[in-house]
Amino acid sequence: MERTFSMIKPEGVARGLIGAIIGRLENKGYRIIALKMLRIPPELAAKHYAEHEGKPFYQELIRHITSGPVVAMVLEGPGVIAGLRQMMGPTNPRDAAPGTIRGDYALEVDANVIHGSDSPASAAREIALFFTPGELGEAMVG
Ligand code: D4T
Repeated sequence: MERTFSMIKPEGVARGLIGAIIGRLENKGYRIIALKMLRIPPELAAKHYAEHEGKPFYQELIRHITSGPVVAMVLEGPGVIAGLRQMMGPTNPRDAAPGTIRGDYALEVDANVIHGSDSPASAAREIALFFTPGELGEAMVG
């Protein structure tokens, strides 16, 4: 069974979209096996976005993702990595079709309300950055 990492970004939390976004993911059939709200420390933001270091939007990206609480989660389901990316829509919400999360809830690339891992390697890396094995649902008893 495949797993991916997803995050509702600070603007999504601030706008009260947690329920709407999580509802879509659950309605699709994906299982939430871990979930937490946190304010991302700068060191964790730098690790999460390491691939973007040096790009023109990097400083603003770090400032933004650390600007308020996010909701981080691990989703499980068949084909969930690509499936979530389809549900999110393209990185720039202006290119995102109605019916996608970014198409329905966002207008600008620097405030595109949701993150989702883009590959199995990214998913494994990002899950481990945000959650300990004990925090994943599989470790729960009963
Ligand atoms: P994330 O990583 O947030 O799921 O977004 P994507 O996987 O869809 O897109 P990305 O890694 O290319 O971009 C990471 C993050 O940076 C913001 N961004 C991106 C930005 O503010 N300005 C830009 O020009 C780009 C390309 C949006 C998402």
